[in-house]
Amino acid sequence: MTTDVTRLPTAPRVGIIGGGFMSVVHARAARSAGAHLVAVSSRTIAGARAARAALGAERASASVEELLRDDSIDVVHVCTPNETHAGIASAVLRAGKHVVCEKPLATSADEAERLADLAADSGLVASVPFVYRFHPMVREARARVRSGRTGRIFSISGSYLQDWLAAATDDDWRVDPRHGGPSRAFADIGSHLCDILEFVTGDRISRLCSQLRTVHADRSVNKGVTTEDLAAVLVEFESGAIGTLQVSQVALGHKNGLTFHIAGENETLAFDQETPDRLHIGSRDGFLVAPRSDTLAPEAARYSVVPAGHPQGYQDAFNAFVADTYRAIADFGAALPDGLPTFEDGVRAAVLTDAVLRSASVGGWVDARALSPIGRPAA
Ligand code: SOE
Repeated sequence: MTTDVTRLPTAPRVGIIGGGFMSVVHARAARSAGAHLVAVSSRTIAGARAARAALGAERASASVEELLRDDSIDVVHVCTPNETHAGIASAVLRAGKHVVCEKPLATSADEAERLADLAADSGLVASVPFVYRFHPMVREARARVRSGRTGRIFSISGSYLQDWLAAATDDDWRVDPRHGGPSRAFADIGSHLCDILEFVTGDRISRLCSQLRTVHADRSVNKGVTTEDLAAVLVEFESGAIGTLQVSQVALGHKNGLTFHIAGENETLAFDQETPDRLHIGSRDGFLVAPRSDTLAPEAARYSVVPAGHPQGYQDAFNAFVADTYRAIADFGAALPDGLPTFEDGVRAAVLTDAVLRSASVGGWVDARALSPIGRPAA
């Protein structure tokens, strides 16, 4: 049974700010949901024109301000470097438009909290693309935990391994804390890992102990690098479950290796984002590799948009995230679609990033439930 979650009753009119790789992913997802791509803005008008052509938008905007003056635009996707997210997303909300803001929401937990407060006060839809929640088999794992099939959970662990920054000659704007923020690997991908662990289990990391490493002090552009290439984190959850997290952007051979391993009293659930149509279910008899099938829990089947045996992937998950965001806009005022990641989840990621940085700095365990007073600048 497949249900198409991408077509919506009303076609939202969309603006995109930013012209990089992620803006292409957002544009594909917006179009998949039936949106009209009205305008694209970038740092320069030449960049905006190139993005307009690449994304197939109706027009190029000379600036964020010019795009936001277009009253026909319902929702704006923010796809710019990290340090600009909070300012632009705030301007979008103040212009009375719904917003999809790339993660991280901001480069500090305090700024993320202010932005989430603004979104809450506005009443507008404000979502963050923690898109790995939208793989059907992730929803299946969550349904098994929620139904009690997994039983009491003993350990919750995972990893997120990439290799696109493995060589000293590899470089990116994220390496520079002025553009990416004080944390790089953890803020960029460790945030996805923690989000999926807390989402699937319904549990929360209560405290953590982290170590960070920067393996290349000098890269082709950035010298004296201070942002981390990898993180190793011990975690304890509010339920008492414990686990380990490994996050790295210098792990050769791994391209987008987000995995989780949740060991419960009745079964173990293991998932690898690079083979997202499978869920590994462990028992005394060994591991069963459960394929995406026609017998998934309803909350998982909702995201099966092609029959079993036709692999779904990252863009499908992204399409489902954007479709649920637009559904929240179309059903404005009703309850949000189950599992839609909002700015509150963006704050959670910022709080965890803040805790990871603090723990690495003090060399010990820190509270990870909320922004620590230590983490707040003096009032
Ligand atoms: C780079 O690490 C990146 O594009 C992240 O920024 C995304 O959030 C992740 O989904 C894929 O890798």
